[in-house]
Amino acid sequence: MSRTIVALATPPGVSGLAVIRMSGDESFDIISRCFVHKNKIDYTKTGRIYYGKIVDNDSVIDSVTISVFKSPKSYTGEDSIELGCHGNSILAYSIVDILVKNGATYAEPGEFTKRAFLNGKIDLIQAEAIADLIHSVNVAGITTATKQLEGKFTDRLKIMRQKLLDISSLLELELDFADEGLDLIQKSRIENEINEAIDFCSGLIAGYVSAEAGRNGYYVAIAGYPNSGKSTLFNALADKDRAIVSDQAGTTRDYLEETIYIDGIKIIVADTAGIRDTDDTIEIQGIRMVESVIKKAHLIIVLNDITVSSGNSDNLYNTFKDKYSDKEILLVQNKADLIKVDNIYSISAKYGEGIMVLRAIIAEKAVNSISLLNDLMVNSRHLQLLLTAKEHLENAQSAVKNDYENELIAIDLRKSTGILGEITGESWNEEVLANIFSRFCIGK
Ligand SMILES: Nc1nc2c(ncn2[C@@H]2O[C@H](COP(=O)(O)OP(=O)(O)OP(=O)(O)O)[C@@H](O)[C@H]2O)c(=O)[nH]1
Ligand SMILES: [Mg+2]
Repeated sequence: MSRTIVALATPPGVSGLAVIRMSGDESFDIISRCFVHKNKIDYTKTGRIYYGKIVDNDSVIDSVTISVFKSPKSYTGEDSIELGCHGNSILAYSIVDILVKNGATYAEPGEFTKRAFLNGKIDLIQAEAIADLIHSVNVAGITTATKQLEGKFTDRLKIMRQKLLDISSLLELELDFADEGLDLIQKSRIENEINEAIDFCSGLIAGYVSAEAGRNGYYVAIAGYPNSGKSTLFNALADKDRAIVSDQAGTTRDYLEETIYIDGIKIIVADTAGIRDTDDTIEIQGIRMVESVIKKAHLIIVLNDITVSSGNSDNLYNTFKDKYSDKEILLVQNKADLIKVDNIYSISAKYGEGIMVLRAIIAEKAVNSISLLNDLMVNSRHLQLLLTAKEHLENAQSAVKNDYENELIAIDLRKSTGILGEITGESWNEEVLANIFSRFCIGK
């Protein structure tokens, strides 16, 4: 018998209602010890709602509703109760405590969803979708997480995996009839299926960056030489005087971040220290930090002071291009109020000229980046598995090309299907589960 767990499922604070969730074999016994209802409650029927009072030592604590979910027809698959009380967190927590006093224990983060997984209500991909659905910062992330939760990706993966299993079975069967020289499967079919599976993995791998942007926001770093106007541009984009602006080179030391929303997309803009050779130890630290900010960025804006020369930052731009080939890099000319240039990427950060256009360009790049999302919010766990699966598939692909033994091809195919199975949780271990569910909030 598992312990019966309880937690507040809504955020603490003032709200219209708060929802408390309880799940486990003793849920119905525990609630009947402290919930008073005018009639008898039918705990054999799932999805019924009852209005009554929570009492503790004969004193009434709150008027509440309880929803009864009889196993297996519940979120966790266990007997469960969802209790709606007034939205004062002191009150809600005191009801949680009363339920604990009557036999429940406090739930750990993600424990309800973990039980849903262990009871076969959802697979690992769907459990992760629930976390992403709650935490996504834009509509694309939410839409993708919803598809993932509905099992769209799981279905797609199953079909692809089954095809690979089929061809490896046929390859192995052929081995058994090797003496008869029986051809059970055409080489072209094997090649096609493997290519398709590789494309499947590549598409998802490419979606990782999109998913991260969907999860945390699209990150834009402003970089450049000192005095090019980075802090001025940062303030213009954030629409407030956040960073210090001065005509002294080396003004910005730490980096600053501001969150802005363009067309409903969460974008994080970072201002960084100007890059130059300097003896100032604090400034050197700031310049080192630029690197860490750039690494996080999806888009790097290299801001050039056109009054120095339009090609002044070309070196820096090219260095970034070489070093960060996976990132978007945009060279923008600043101080165009002083020298006129015919370039759409020229602005006057100080006087706000071209800022609207720049915002639109940033938004477009953010939308493009997020649009790679399909039906899976790829996370680092998936990414590692996909990269390994793809490696095995590529080995199998070259084994076919080189007319290697069936056995060799099948070994790599089996390895890839095993790894792809780990994505949905067909095989798992406690460490993987602990990692996934520790990132959930309590009550989910
Ligand atoms: N005329 C003009 N001056 C600008 C423009 N943008 C910035 N400036 C001026 O250029 C100087 C440097 O601006 P900052 O924004 O502090 O430059 P920064 O790149 O952040 O400099 P560091 O933090 O030292 O690397 C200030 O005197 C700004 O007022 C612009 O578009 N036009
Ligand atoms: Mg600055």
